[in-house]
Amino acid sequence: MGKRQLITSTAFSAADRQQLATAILNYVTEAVRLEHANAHEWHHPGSPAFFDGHRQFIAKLEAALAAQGLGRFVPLPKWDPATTIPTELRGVKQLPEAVKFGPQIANPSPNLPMPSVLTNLDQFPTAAALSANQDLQNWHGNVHVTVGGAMRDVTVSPCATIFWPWHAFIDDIYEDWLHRGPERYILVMEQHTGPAWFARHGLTPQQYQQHFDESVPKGYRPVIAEGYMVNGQERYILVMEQRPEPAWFARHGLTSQQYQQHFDESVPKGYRPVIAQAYRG
Ligand SMILES: [Cu+2]
Repeated sequence: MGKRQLITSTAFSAADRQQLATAILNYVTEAVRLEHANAHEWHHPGSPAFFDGHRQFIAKLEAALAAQGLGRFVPLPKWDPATTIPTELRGVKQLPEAVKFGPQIANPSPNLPMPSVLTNLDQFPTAAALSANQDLQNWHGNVHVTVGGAMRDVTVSPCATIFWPWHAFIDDIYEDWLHRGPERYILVMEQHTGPAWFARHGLTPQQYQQHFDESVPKGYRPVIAEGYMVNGQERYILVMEQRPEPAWFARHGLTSQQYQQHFDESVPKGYRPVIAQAYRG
């Protein structure tokens, strides 16, 4: 779902989180605090600015991180409030207004999972309708209040390190909403004879793999393969035809590094790419 990694995932070590926390605390100035405190339209249920305002606010932090060579924290990782706030991310920037809330948030384990209404984003025709949803707004408010400390007060909440990964989580829901709705396809067919073939679309990663497992032993190979995202879920198009020669291989879900590695290993053996595509949600 979304485009952001969880800050609690194995992609980030405790040292990574500490580095991000330090960068966030350095970034938060009185001007940053005031921008949020004065942005009243960001905090009205039913206002699309609840999403766009916070998105732009996060984007400025992301630009600052990238400028410091911390591009691995861009897009900013998200924190799921069903999980405990990692130790490294509990600090509060002690700007004068924030001192009375203390140097740490109050409760690292709010235990507030995303409301189930947000698993069906198709039902919200506009960003305003999504922003107006009571379950979303109650959840958002509860996370701020339950985490407590500076998080509970809109005038200082960005002083809390976790504010940023928390709003990154909300932003990822918005990202999924932007990419909601039915997918569309392109298709070109031509009339001629040839080897046996079959075509599938809307495959889950498991179904996609299963077609390989069943068909490759029968001499089939992919001639069209494409990944895409539907409501935050991976889907695949696959067309295979029965053509045992020449040798081939196929991989999916590769990182940029793994993709390059396959070239480095295979090109010296005489392989060339015939299908290549990038995709994400
Ligand atoms: Cu908030």
